[in-house]
Amino acid sequence: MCTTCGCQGGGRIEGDGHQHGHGGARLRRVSIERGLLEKNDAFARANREAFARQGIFALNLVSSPGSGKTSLLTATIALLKNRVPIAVVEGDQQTTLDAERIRAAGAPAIQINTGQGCHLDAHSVGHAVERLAPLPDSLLLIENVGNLVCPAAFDLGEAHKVVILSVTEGEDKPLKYPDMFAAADVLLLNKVDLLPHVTFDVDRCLLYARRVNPRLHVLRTSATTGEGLDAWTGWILAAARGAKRARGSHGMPALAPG
Ligand SMILES: Nc1nc2c(ncn2[C@@H]2O[C@H](COP(=O)(O)OP(=O)(O)O)[C@@H](O)[C@H]2O)c(=O)[nH]1
Ligand SMILES: [Mg+2]
Repeated sequence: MCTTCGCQGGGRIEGDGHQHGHGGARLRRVSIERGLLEKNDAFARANREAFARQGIFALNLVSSPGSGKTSLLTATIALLKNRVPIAVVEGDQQTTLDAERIRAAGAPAIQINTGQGCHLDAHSVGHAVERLAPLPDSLLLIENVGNLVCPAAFDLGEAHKVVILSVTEGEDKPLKYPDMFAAADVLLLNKVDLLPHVTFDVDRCLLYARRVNPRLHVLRTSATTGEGLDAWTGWILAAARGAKRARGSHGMPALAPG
């Protein structure tokens, strides 16, 4: 059970037509969840204000376990670290393995272990960022816990959620986990180098994804071969500049030419 969002249990059974998880217990769970989300939203607002004050552009990477978040992050750091300061918050239930991979790639990282929790929340991310102390005008990359459900509901104060789906997971995931694809602004369709070896209908996947979220910006990537990573890093830099312009200042001062 997730002890941080109470997402366990209940549901609608096919052919049954009504929601299970009855009466008082369900109502109590709904009100606990609402309280948690309201609290989280307040911390997320504070994070967003702090990021804006410091010119930090934050992205929240969400996906199921193993779709390639850490691999994409290490590849992104390799491509951008000489152009913009980067700091990383790593979320996992256990271990500091991913933070170690990020530090080896050349960016400061801090790991949050959520224990039984199935997502990062804005309060712990705020504390982690205080400890990380990213430079002004930097890029903050947050790798959420591998889970296509709960992280959709928890705003961390990021500028954008980026959902990663790998071609080994099946093209039906946008329909099965619509909240996540609706909450994201960008979809990285990762592991495209494996397309010749798996049964995965890219067009159908994108049709499903756009049915859930017509605004979704889609990039096809391979962290292994590097395909699509220039487009991905180009999107990051353009979006960071756009966010800065929207805040009323121009350009990314810390950005070296490249
Ligand atoms: N073939 C292929 N493998 C990948 C790619 N990206 C990640 N992987 C592999 O997928 C596995 C999980 O990757 P990881 O980055 O740890 O995923 P995370 O759990 O989402 O952070 C590792 O064995 C990676 O080497 C890719 O684009 N292509
Ligand atoms: Mg990872």
